Amino acid sequence: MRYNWSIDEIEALFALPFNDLMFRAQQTHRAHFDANEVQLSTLLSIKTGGCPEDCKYCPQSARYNTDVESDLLMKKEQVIAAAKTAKEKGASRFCIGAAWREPKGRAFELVCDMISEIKAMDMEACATLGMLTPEQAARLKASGLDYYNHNLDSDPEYYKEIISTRTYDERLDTLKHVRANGMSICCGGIVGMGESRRHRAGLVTQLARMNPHPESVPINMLVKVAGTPVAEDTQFADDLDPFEFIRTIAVARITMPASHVRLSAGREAMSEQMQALCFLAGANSIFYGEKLLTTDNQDANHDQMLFEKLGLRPMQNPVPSSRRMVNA
Ligand code: SAM
Ligand code: DTB
Ligand code: SF4
Repeated sequence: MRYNWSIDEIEALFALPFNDLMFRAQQTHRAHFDANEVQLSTLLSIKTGGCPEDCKYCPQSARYNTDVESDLLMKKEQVIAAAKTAKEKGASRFCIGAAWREPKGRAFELVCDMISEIKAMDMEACATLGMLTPEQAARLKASGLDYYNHNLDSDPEYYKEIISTRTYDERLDTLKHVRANGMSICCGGIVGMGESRRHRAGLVTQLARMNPHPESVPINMLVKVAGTPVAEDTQFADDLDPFEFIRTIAVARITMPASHVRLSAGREAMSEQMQALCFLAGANSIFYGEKLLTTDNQDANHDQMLFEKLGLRPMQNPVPSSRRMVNA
């Protein structure tokens, strides 16, 4: 496995003729995975809106006037009922998200309880709760958490255009605590925020230089939500060419061969043909279920029909690459 990618090398991958890029991505994908299996994660927002952070893409920031209503922390029973439904529909992982800068006090303890119950249902558990201290990471691990999602969102340079209330280094620190406590990392970013190809290559470089690579790499296509700066300011107005999104998936696949690359937010607006190209480019994970956190996702029936057309199968409880045998 390579961890010493340079940004120039990664930008050169982006610039390959499309067919060559797709061929390399398929070769890499097939060397590490069954190319017809896709991992299914279902998301639930357990604490929505009212977030103090200023992430310019986020409908849940209290700083922007969006249609998202703030909610208190959801009751455990509701969360477990949603996890049960997700499992019945075929999801192997349940991911709970909270619009927090960081978890605190009793709410954190309640979330740990939820995680233990999700684990008791024989599902993989993932959480995204903001920044963590080393102690909180240890507590999550002890509750049975398998994955922690914390995205870099963009490359370090463009990041400053998007978020001012939390530094890039603070994000890296949280990821360090997750790793040090033996959990798998889910870490990716958002494209389509007006960044350049160099910035996209910079984001993939940051991810591909992590050793070990994040086991799960969500590539989100920006969902432009009315009221957020990325939807309102002309600086962010340019929509990303769909081929550039597919290229980003392929470059992530080539540089992080054994990671699950997730075709994440933005899928609702993608045609079946575009999603098929993303799978061909090496995406082997999706968010599955009608909602992401606050915005709509493709509905499950639609996904099942697409899987049938493409001969894809849901992956059952994949073993994270960190726990796979070396050279296996
Ligand atoms: N508050 C926690 C945090 O920021 O770490 C957890 C929840 S936050 C909503 C999780 C991730 O969702 C963000 O890091 C971002 O990558 C993604 N996200 C949020 N809004 C999005 C949007 N409009 N389009 C695409 N991805 C988005
Ligand atoms: C990730 O990378 N994408 C998910 C998940 N991790 C938590 C969230 C997408 C959110 C899209 C906007 C919304 O629904 O609020
Ligand atoms: Fe808050 Fe997370 Fe949204 Fe940023 S991305 S505003 S931290 S919920």
